[in-house]
Amino acid sequence: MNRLIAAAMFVSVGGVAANAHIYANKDIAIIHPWARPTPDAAGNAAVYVSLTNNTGAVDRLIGASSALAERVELHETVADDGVIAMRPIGSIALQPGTLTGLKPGEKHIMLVGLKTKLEEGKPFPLTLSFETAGDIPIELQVTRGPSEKPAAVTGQGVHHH
Ligand SMILES: [Cu+2]
Repeated sequence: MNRLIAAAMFVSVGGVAANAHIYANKDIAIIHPWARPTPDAAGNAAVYVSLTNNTGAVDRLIGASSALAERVELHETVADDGVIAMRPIGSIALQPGTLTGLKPGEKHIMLVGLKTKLEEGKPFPLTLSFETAGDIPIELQVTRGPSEKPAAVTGQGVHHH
């Protein structure tokens, strides 16, 4: 089903790691998709990424899938009476010519029911589905957050973003 060719290249994006990776077709650029390592195979993991819509019209991220997760959801993070929680959303709008960042504590992609653990340095396959741009296969970088010290990662479960 992936009739679009994803081109991976290594570039330098200001402020981001020098080896941030980008996948793109003519409509959408997917910049540095990453997730934190997980302690074991079962469980969930949040995926963060920046998306650029290079067309003149709104597009939407409408879903994602991976052979290595039971399902993949789109989530938003909400504060409800001081409690931080995540809930599924149907899509994430991408305004024309705009960079949309999915980051810790905000909207993100959620791998649910991992079939393998996420190991640091080991790419993880994921396909992102866009309303207009179609399906784009990518590989996540499994890495710790840019500002996180190794000791800060203890591999908490679902709700630790
Ligand atoms: Cu989530």
